[in-house]
Amino acid sequence: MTGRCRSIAVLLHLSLKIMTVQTRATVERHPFRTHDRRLESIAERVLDRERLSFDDGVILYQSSDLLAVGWLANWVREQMHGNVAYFNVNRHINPTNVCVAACRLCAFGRKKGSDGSYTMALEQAWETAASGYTEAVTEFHIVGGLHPDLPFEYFLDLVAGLKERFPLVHIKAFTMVEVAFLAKRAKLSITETLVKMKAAGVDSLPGGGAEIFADRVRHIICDHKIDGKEWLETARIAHGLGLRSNATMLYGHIENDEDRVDHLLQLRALQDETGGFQTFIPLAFHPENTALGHLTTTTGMTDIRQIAVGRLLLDNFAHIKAYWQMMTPKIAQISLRFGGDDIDGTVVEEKIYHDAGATTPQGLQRRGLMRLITEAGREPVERDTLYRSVTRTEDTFTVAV
Ligand code: V47
Repeated sequence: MTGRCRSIAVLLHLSLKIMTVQTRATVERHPFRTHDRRLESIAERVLDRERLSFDDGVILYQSSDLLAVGWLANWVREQMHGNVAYFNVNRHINPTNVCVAACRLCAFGRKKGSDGSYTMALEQAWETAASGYTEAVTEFHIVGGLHPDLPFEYFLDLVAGLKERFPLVHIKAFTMVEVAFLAKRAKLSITETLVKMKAAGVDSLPGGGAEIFADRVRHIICDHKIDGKEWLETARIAHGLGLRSNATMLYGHIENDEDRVDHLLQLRALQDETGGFQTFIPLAFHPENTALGHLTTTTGMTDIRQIAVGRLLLDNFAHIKAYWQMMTPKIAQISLRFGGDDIDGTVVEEKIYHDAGATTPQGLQRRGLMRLITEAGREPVERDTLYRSVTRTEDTFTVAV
């Protein structure tokens, strides 16, 4: 083929590709359009439900056409969930903020005995749980610091006591980091630790502590935590024992786009293996009162892009959560058009983000969450932790199984 013929062939191929993308897209209300040529082949593969590569991920992060990236993520989201957007009625409980890790990213953890440190007695933790119960929570979300002295039994008793008092409530407790720490303290394997937690009443695990898996970044933001491999291995073991979990990614600090893509693809690879992740939650770094306080906060555009890229790369995750407490209710609403299908729950009392400068409310009521979703043009569905829909009567709830 001469050089001229080759150029014509390439041009023809490209126009055909664009036509295919546009033809497929015309079934949608708004056709796919982009001024970023690099998104065209990505669009074609997204619409064919093909897996995206590492390089695609970097392009999605770097593209100047965020609306086109969002269009694609929204397309996938609507294929998976139609017009539904999920929320839940939950309560956060942070039994202690005492922590040996001293992560630079964190404003919540305190050294033992220092100003502002606290550890709840078990009765106090159970009372705290009850104090958000007026709307009949379906989930307790429990995470805390890595306390140097609290015995493993404290955590088992905490969970068992909650189950005894609130048998209908799903207990989503302890990040992979806490599990690994407690295992070491109790001189047990990860498997033994999780088996005991499950027997005490832990039903699933939250997604925290994943941060960014790349060692270079982890050494700076959370040097004393388990590394990325250990986080993934702990999740693998939990999934193997039938405990589902979430997965997070902390962005907006010192990581780069390649670190973010690497993080997402490691989650995707583990999900291929176990299928145990329920939802992905990108978490924006809040710098106030942390050792990285000189960094700026993320902007709305960056936050929305995380949701969209998460939806596009994590093709084997059912849900992408736009956590309203972290994103603000307004950005969470917009995220429901950029790939997100969940805004999390009532929360009631939040410490980790508020210690780091979050200005969002401590909690929202059920009707407030429904209003956010409805006004984003989506249909609110109350879910339990396992994404089963919840039907309420005046003073109780039932979960469709
Ligand atoms: O692991 C800590 C992050 C996580 C800061 O699974 C910070 O449903 C920003 O994991 N700025 C805890 N982020 C929260 C978490 C979570 C939240 C909501 C729902 C679920 C779920 C999980 O918060 C930590 C860490 O990654 N974090 N400090 C900070 N200054």
